[in-house]
Amino acid sequence: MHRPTDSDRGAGDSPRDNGVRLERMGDVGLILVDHPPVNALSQAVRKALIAALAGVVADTSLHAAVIACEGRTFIAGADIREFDRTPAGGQAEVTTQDLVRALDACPKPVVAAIHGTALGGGFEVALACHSRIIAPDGFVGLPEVRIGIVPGAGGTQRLPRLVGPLIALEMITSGRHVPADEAMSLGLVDEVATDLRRAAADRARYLAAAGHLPRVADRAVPAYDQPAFEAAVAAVRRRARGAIAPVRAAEAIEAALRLPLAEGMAFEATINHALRPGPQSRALRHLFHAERMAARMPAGASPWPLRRVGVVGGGTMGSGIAVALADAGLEVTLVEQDAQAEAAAKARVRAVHDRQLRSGRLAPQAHAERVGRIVYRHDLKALHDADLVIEAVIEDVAVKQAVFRALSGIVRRDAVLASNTSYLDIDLLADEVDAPERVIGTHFFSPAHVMRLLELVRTRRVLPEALATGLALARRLRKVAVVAGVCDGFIGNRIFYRWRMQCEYALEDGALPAEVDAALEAYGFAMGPFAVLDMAGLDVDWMMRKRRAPTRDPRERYSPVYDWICERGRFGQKTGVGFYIHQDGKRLPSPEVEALILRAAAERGITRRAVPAEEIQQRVHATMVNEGARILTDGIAARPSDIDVVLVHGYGYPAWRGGPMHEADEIGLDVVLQRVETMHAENGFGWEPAPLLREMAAAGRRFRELNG
Ligand code: 3H9
Repeated sequence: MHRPTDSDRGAGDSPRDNGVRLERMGDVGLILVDHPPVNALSQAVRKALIAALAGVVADTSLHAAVIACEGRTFIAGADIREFDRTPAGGQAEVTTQDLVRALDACPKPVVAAIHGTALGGGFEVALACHSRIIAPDGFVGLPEVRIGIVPGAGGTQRLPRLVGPLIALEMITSGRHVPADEAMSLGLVDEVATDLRRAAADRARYLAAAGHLPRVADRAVPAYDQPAFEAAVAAVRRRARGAIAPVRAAEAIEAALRLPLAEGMAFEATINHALRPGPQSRALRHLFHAERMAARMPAGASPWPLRRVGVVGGGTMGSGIAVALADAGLEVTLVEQDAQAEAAAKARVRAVHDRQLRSGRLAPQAHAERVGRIVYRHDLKALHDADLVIEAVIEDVAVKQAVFRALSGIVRRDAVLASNTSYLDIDLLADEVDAPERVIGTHFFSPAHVMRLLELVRTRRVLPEALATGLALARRLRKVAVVAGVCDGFIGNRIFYRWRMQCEYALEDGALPAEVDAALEAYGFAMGPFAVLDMAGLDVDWMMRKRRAPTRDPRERYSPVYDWICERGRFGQKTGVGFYIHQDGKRLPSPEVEALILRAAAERGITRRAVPAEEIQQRVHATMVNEGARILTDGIAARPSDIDVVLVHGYGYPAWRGGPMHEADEIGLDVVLQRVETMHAENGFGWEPAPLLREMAAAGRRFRELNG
């Protein structure tokens, strides 16, 4: 990230004024935003920026200006904290639109000097400048859809004029952050420079001398492929799955193709104002804060340094974890039990890296670096100098215990030992080692190099520093971390198991797998649970079910369909059959599975009936909330919003709903409680309302009060 150098500093630093100050670099005014942590455009900053601009215009000794930022980043957007406070477009308000209009009207050239991330309103300010220069490690983007709104200060109107509507559509509807080199090749910026402020001042001077005021606003939309654009808009609508913002952003971009800038901006602002107070923006902003809260370090604890990481086991999970670690720049030693398994693990990892290269996502140089960061061994002694070891062998407690025992004698006492498990009791593994206080759980989701969630499991005796090291690892891997306590399934799988039971009940009650999946896909899930299970393979959960069988309470309703399917060797996609028949990439209904469902219903004396999609959706949601409430009482999750983060990033719960606990708050806990009571009446033992849900509903409270 760019750090200001001495040459960046102008003479006569003036005191900070509302987060903005005007300095001089000779005949160029340096407008500096200094509003930690991310230089967000608060009302005060917007006002001060307009005033600084007016100062440059009024000062005849200044011929041009540079807008730059102090601290870690360029302006990262509008100040999200003001969304619920300031009435959008209120009378006394100075808006970001006013700011970009002031830039449009500025008679002297203004150059944006971008370091860190120029996002949302920050990038819109840069787009209204006469030129943009970026540091080599900078990013630009319009991520507003990720918080449920569309850009509101001309982003949807200027970007199509600058780079054409197809690139604008992709950037705005995905909200992705575009790195400097790509921004340069797309034409989003004019130069990449290391000595950022000096380069920006030079350009500003050049434009002033040439009497040149190039404005994106004056450009016509470049020629583009109309059918390709229409197809891309149709794809945005298809993929939205209930999310409004990307669809409305596409409408605003379409408007840019037919309206003059001022009218297009007015149209865009109307959409922005309509979405900002809406439920989807509230939900997505809730998640934004929830993710940051979940990833906070334990008070007073600092992470230990991380450079060399060992992975034990190179199966699907282990190899995915190794890829994730190497891609984040860590040195990895992957250990398998013998030379043959070692070669197989290497082939698995190489296949992922080679796919990244072939798809063009990875340049040959970066590919070589990533491949070179992993060494393969078949002796645990190779891990003697690791800072962290992640065990990822099969889900069998005895096997894992043996690995931990062996590691205990090899790995440094101050290295963190982590187990990657979906369900097992990690305290039992900690019992096997010297210094059990450095043992944590790292529950990665498959594929580990793709899925964003990392559940970090807090063992009974763990040191805050060991947990902090896990959180630092998650950050390094750009994953969303949530800390969970030890229990069967932690936060995610414990809840998943419960709501899947409701889906299995729905089969016996009258639905078919495709109907349950369709109901949940209509709710906004990318895939329904039976399709997911078939994709992931039914055998892993079958092991868990068999493990739990002896302790299952016979009073609890249990559907045997899953077990019957597995007993027939149908493990999902990998065997061609599971809940579905998989043929030529398609999922087809299976008459054999339907027969098993009918048999299960008949054996239990259930008269099958049509189960409406809404009933399935409500049962699933209410189950998540009820189990979530139990998890809170048990201290497995620290706060309700952690549960939301887990369900959204690990299980495909629609982000625009904010997660089940947030949604329960929106619906009202009394309504959710009523649904749980209905489920209890229908299913009996094991489905009682959680005491916490009962108490909070009775007191008219909301889960968000517990987020803190
Ligand atoms: C917008 O611009 C609308 C426009 O079209 C104009 C309409 C008229 N506001 O993520 P971090 C806080 S919409 C207020 O941990 P990082 C954040 O909560 C906006 N606060 O750091 C945290 O506080 P805390 C479009 C913000 O280095 C602290 O800063 N822009 C904002 O990992 C550090 O954040 C976006 O959506 C904000 N805009 O990542 C950008 N942003 O410590 C959203 C952050 O108390 N922001 N904070 O929890 C990001 O993507 C990341 O924060 C960023 C830094 C990449 C900038």
